[in-house]
Amino acid sequence: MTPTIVLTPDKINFYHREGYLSISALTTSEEVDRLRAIYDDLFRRRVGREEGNQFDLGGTDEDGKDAVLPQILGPSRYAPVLNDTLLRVNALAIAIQLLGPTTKFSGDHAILKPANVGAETPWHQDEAYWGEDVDHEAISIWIPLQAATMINGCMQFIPRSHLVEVQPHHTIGYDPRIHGLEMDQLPDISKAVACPLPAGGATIHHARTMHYTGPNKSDKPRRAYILTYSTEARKRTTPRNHYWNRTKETPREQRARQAQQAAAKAAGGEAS
Ligand SMILES: O=C(O)CCC(=O)C(=O)O
Repeated sequence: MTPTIVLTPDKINFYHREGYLSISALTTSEEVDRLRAIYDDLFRRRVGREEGNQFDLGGTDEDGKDAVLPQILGPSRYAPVLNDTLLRVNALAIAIQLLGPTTKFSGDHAILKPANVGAETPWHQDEAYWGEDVDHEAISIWIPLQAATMINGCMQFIPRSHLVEVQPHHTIGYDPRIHGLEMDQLPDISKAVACPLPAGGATIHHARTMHYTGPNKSDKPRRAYILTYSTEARKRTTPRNHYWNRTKETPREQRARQAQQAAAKAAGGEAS
């Protein structure tokens, strides 16, 4: 498949200056319909739950409790067909235009805001979740699989906030059971720019751009599929201190540890 999108120089300059960008169509409406059905099926089957890859990003994630912000890390592991789409071809072409020819796909995730109850995703910078001892240029391409609005939780950005370092964060509500992070100090939200989009449009943001989505106040689910791209990581001479990630004790991590132990035991059994 060949890409069907080329960013204009104006768009590229806008991204580098403001730290985000909005485009109205990343793929065809037929492909969006196909992706939406796959997406809903992955959440319905709760894929990845046991190995810690499906969890509640905004809540305490107990078994049997409805998630307020269900997230799947690496949905393409569970539906490889997601790797073979025009969406992915166009997203890589855009990432290379913005970050350069060595840019690679670094992962995908999905964040669902259930109808009426989907919680806000608080103000944060993506890099706050990541490694402390590496530097890399990274972007997220955020694709709603239905229209995204202020009512159901479209993306909002603080322009030019990618130019500052990662700010102190903490787990949502300072609860160590919650995976999601929020900034200790709210940015100046009078400067926030909301980016409503049609289904299959996209926003693109730098890994340090401060961003937020509101709660879903509509009676339909809000589905976002997110692709990340990165240049090669370079070791930092002075590591940062993302102490907020070390305060976490989440059910997701517990499930991941248990699944790894079970896999190691099974592999040991096979070897003997
Ligand atoms: O979809 C959302 O609610 C938040 C998305 C987000 O924070 C991101 O893509 O980095």
